[in-house]
Amino acid sequence: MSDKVYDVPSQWAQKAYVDDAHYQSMYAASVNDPNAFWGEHGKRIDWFTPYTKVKNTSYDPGHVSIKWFEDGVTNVAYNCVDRHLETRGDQVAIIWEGDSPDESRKITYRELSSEVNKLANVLRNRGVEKGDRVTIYLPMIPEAAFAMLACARLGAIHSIVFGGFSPDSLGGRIADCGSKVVITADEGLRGGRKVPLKANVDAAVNQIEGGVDHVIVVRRTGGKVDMVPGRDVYYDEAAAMVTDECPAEPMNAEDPLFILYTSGSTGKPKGVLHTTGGYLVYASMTHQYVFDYHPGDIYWCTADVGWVTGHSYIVYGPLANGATTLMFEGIPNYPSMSRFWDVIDKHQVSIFYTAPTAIRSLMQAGEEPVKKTSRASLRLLGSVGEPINPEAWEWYYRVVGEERCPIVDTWWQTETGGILITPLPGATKLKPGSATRPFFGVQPEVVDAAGQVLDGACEGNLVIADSWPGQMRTVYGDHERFEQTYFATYPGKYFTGDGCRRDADGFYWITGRVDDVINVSGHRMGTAEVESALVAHPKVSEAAVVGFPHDIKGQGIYAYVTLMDGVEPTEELRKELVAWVRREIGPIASPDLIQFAPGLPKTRSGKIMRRILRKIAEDQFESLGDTSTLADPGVVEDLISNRQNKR
Ligand code: 6R9
Repeated sequence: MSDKVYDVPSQWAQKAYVDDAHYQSMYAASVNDPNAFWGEHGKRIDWFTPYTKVKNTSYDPGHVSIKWFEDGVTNVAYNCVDRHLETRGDQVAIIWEGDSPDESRKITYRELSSEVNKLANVLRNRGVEKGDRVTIYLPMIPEAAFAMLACARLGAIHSIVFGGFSPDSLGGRIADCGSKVVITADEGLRGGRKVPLKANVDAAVNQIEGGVDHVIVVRRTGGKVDMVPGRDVYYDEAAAMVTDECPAEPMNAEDPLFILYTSGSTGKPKGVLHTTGGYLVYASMTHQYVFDYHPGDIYWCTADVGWVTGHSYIVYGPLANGATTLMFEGIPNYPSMSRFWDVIDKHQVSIFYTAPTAIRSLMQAGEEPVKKTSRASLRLLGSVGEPINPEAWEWYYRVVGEERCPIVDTWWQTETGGILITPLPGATKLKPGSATRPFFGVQPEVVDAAGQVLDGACEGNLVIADSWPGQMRTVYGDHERFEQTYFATYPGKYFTGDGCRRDADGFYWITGRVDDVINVSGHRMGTAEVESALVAHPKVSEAAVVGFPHDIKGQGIYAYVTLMDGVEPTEELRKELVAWVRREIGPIASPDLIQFAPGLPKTRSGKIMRRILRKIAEDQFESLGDTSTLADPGVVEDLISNRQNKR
């Protein structure tokens, strides 16, 4: 923790949408009378039929129900595209920067409209209707945004699966939501390497009973792929057969917009469901205020659309605001460690939003690759995905932003739809490592293990006391799981799964997950998922997975593996298991360290004591706590002496 404080520069207080006094009064209004506050701010989007009701939400155990603007009718694609055509049709909506610095493209709002409508017509011709699910498995190319908006236009529910997930993970997600249509590309391109997206789709679909009806393939690399006659079609060929006019389906505010699968502490990933009106109001409002977005800004969020950050802050929030949003296909260190900063200069980016893991990895290359670029266009920096350590914060502030750009450290989750705790650059003093204060309408509380609400400066678990418009509405197909996961631990409150500290100024410091979720390079992984992949290997009898502190990734994946009787623990097998997990879940789930353990620490009832495994992986051998309740206390010695070293 750092005790440094950076005051709001006076030009920021004067020029930004809100200064501190304004924040205080708006915040008070938002929590004192949410109906009046959101009733007003809901008008920031266009409605075909205006709402007359604003908030109708209940966190009551057994009756959790969340509705915002429930009788309003609108369409997300209309708001992100059509409504801008009259005033900014020729303004650039999307700047696409390819994996290679030689490739980029600018798409105006008028072109965006034509592209979205064509894609919508291609889907419509294949029978896609309001309420149908469409799975999108695309690289970071403009078609990913066109596909999202095309679904929204038709009222179809998109489910994007990150390109780094394996065929198995993809197949599970297609089957869970019952998609009959998949949109993919021949291959993806990242850091000069090809990703076999279409081949992965084929493998995924093969394991689904009944398969899917249509696979639409965008040509990205031109690589050769198998096309199944009658099922598969190249997008350019299908698009050549349709017009670029397609009406926007009238959608109720509570009609679903998308499903996004995310990892939890138990079982398979959950399909987080977001709906139309409240989500768009919240994504667009946070985008405007948190980034102090003004017309003319060039805004770049480096996330992938496979994650929620890409949904809310590359596509929906910025486009609803008529912004120019940059979409980047590549990675931070290709072709050089200066790539981010080169792109900022090339496109004159003024607002830049990235993840701590990227900052830490670029920090390792020193200041030179940053300093040789100008970055004069930058005025605001943002961070998301995991707690940012003060060293990385200071480097981002001093070297990248040259002490001129405030940093907004934005805390939120797939489930929250948009940013909940964050500085507002004209209003909030900055403390490196703190996400600072709640956004309008957000009521954070810190509770102890018993659910007692703590006052003043304190540390405990983070809950949110009442609903905000961007909140998820349910787990797709499993409302019971939604209630159990988020509302059962502290009845009547939304439990975030994060721990936090609140300081004497009322600022929040997120300390990380308190459940069995680990955060690897800002990607959420359930330890249970990695464990079940490991035990699926024929040579593995048991596995326990925990996180450990990792200099670049934040957390790394540490797996304790017990082998079947008679199986030799070899280096080869270690590699084989890493490759196995990559194949089962995807490269993002690769274990960093595997320790072969003849026995795991278990209670007499057979429960694995993860607390102990976590401490060993963190090198905290002195603070293992009480081990006397273990069935075989002797295993701990063995685990400590065979602790795998960090790379
Ligand atoms: C947006 C996103 C959510 C989890 C969340 C928390 C961690 C995200 C953070 C942060 C500290 C921040 N997290 N932002 N922790 N400071 N600014 O990342 O969504 O992928 O669902 O992850 O990420 O632990 O609970 P998601």
